[in-house]
Amino acid sequence: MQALPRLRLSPPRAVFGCRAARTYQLPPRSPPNHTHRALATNTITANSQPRKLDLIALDKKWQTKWQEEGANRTAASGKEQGQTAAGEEKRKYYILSMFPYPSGTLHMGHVRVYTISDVLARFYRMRGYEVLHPMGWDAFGLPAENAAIERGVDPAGWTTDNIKRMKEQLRSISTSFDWDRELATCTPEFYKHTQRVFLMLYEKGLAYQAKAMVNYDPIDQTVLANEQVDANGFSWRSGAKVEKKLLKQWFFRITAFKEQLLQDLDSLSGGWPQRVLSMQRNWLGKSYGAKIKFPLVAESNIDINDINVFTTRPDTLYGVQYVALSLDHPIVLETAKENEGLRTFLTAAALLPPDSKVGYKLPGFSVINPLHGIDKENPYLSRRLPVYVAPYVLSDYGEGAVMGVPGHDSRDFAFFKENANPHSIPVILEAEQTPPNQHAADVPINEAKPFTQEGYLTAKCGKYHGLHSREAGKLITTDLKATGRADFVEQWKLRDWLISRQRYWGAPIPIIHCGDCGPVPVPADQLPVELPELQGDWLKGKRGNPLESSEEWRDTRCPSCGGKAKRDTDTMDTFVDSSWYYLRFLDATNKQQPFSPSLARPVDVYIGGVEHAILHLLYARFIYKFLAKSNLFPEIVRSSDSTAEPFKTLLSQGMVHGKTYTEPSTSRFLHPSEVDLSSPDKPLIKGTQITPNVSFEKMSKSKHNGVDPTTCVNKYGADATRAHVLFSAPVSEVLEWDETKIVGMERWFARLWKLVTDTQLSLSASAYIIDQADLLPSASLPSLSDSDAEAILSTHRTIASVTNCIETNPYGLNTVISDLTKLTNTLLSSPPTTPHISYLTLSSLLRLLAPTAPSLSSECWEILHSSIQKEESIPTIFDCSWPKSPLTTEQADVLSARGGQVVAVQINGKLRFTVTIPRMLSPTTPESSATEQQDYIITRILETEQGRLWLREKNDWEKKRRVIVVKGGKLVNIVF
Ligand code: ANZ
Ligand code: ZN
Repeated sequence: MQALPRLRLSPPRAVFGCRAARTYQLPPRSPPNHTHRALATNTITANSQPRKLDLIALDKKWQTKWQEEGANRTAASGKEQGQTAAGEEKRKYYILSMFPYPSGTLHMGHVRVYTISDVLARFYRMRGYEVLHPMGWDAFGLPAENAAIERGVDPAGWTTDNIKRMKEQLRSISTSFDWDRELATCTPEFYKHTQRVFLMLYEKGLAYQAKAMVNYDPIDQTVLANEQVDANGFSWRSGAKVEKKLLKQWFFRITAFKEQLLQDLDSLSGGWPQRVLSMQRNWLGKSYGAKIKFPLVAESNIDINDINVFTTRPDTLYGVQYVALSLDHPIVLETAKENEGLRTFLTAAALLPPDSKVGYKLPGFSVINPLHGIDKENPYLSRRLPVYVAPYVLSDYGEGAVMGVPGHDSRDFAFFKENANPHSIPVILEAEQTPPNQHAADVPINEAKPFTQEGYLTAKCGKYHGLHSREAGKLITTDLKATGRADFVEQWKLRDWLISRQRYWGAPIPIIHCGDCGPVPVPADQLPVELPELQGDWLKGKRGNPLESSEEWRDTRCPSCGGKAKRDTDTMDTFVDSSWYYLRFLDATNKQQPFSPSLARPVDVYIGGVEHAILHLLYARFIYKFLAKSNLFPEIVRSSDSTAEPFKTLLSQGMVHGKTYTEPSTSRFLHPSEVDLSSPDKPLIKGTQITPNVSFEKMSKSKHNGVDPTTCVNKYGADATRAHVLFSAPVSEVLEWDETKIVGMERWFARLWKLVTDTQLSLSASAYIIDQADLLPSASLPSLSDSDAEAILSTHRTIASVTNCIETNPYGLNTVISDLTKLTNTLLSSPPTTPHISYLTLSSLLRLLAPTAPSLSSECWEILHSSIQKEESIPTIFDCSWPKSPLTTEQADVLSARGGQVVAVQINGKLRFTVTIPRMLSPTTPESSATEQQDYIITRILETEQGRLWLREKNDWEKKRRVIVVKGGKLVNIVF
């Protein structure tokens, strides 16, 4: 039990003292029995004239300060950072936002993600953590190379210039990154270690070369990953029609980690969005089923006796009506040698999207249903089934062959409808539709629809009739297994990761090819294998791979036998760089190793766009799992069985959409300059005076709806931009960027400014000092004025709500802004009457605001304290700790219960009555506060005489109605 329930004002040590860098000479402490006193020795300066708020000027002032501070911090030893005032080790917290590609210009999506991570970083620092919040550049990749070719400049120089520009833009939005750990993946200092990671994989047999049918982009002259080819077979970058080529490529054996990659997703379920987890699961794509052998009947001489298929639905085997093969199935390749028609079909089909339903019926081939061997009398099983070649059958999945069941599979159904036109044979029905022994009639395929669920087998299915799909599937597979015609198998969609690119701007693959020794790893002391300097003619538009054409670079000696040898001329996919960069930040200047084992650790919060939900995260998880078992991690991690995951929490933020104007009749996208926006609510097309259609869409040049963050920051300041970004949508949802609404943030800041300048005046006038911890014994609680009580209660609740939101539900960061505006309004509408309550509430509000609006809160803090501590320099707001709840739960209850709350009730827009209801007890929990408060107020109103009369008798309360509680419960609007 707490001995002395009291209102605790944060004493200077608590408020100021968290970074023990400086020790403050505290003003003399007051005797404990005094509540507060004037400090006679302190000179009081009453600011005569409040200043005008200029957000842009504040940015300039504070950003310059932070930049100098950052430089000083880098110069000083890092020691003080890792320790608390008491010299204890601080808890470490690693906050990372996905590093950008250095395109040269920041876009609104960047502003969103870096604002979120910056708010978290500043918050955790104020909470006393040693925060790591680094930034770097995903600097390899095609765009730099292409842009360089177009402009005839070196990709390295182009990239460095872009980095410089973007870094400046990041500063302009007041981000607080640890620039001393900055890295760029295109520098030899970084890619030396990417090459090291490659060789570690190679040593373990996890990097290998194999011939592969690859997607070849004839314009960019490179191999593309499947994901870089769109659904219609075009390159994601160049837009070229992608060709198939068989080439030797480098792969990482990610499939060796598939079970772990799948299983460990369970351990992430608290920290990652379910949506991302299920995207990862689908990508890994584990499915259980059966491999079934269909006896092949061939007229020609072919060395193949069976066609194997993989199916997840062996229960539908009675319904098989054909078998389909992929374009490169051995039977197909063999037949194509003799069959010109097939060859023509294959050439045409290779260019079709995988969901195309064209097919080619292989003449002279048929198969027999393997069940015929078990169920000889069944007429459905005695028929020979046709064999097709079809692009919808994937060559690298299962057996590259499908048993076609038009009655129960939509793809098979569509295919059969297009390529044959008989009946579909249902063999599974929902239970209630299947009276015992009844045959389900075959249905003409034009009238039929596939039944794709599981159900019960019909009377066509011999001894399996009446069984449930799952049971039947197991039994059928077991029976066929006994005759050597089936087996239980599992399949994965995941394929090994093709990492080689025939391009210049990437990390060279550190392998030397020797005629005698084969591929030989480049010895560790010869890393990095640096990229060759680009020759002039290549810059002037020569295509192809400069690593190949640069003989001087390519020709070398074999590290093993010393004979003539050639360097591998491929570079690595940029996803390799990003699969491990987050570990490099932990030890960014280590020359010997990628990072030291003593520093290896996962990221606590990782923030980035949902477009990276699959590949980047999967590759990073794979590499982390691999490295965690290597000697780059400490023994304790290596030998542990627990899951090794790189990102404990994942915040995946939604896109930013821009306001888009279109001409209603033609749907032409209008440039904003074509629209008269003088009254923002009523835009008109200039000239015609027609109202344009307004929508929010993905920002793009063609839609003229892009927003340049720099222009926005220059106009409204970083703080208003940041607050608006946070406020406009919950983190995971699409943010509809509407610049006209930013004025809401400006108005709020203006109110806050007034509050601070007013309070500062009255504080200095009363010569209030802040060094007293025991200002208000619990006995004083009842003597608090109403406005003091309300101010302190609101502050108490806001601290709880904001803290809880950032710590446990950062997806709801938008509510932080609404909580803070509410508190600002409360303090303005009923200002506290006691100076120390003024101080307590306002200094808390400013600290709560600091992560979001760093310049404004820093300035307000300085103003607030300018007359208090004369002889000491004022510590900045970020040197101070996060506010603690000023009340105990009991105290909060006492204050909440005090007096009543007057509520005005409006019905259908008319003020009908006012009632006094008891204040709500015990602070509400932050997530439910709004609805809880609303329910509480409505229940209390219904208990009153007036409430009953107006809501139950004169109106029908049970009817559909809308209730809006405004002004924190002072006004309730009910619309029937
Ligand atoms: C017959 C069947 C009947 C099927 C039915 C499904 C439903 P998942 O779950 O994604 O693993 N399939 C097998 N190999 C294929 C290939 N190489 N290319 C395209 N499709 C292939 O999918 C497994 C199902 O995908 C298999 O089960 C097979 O169709 C098809 F009512 O077999 B099924
Ligand atoms: Zn050799």
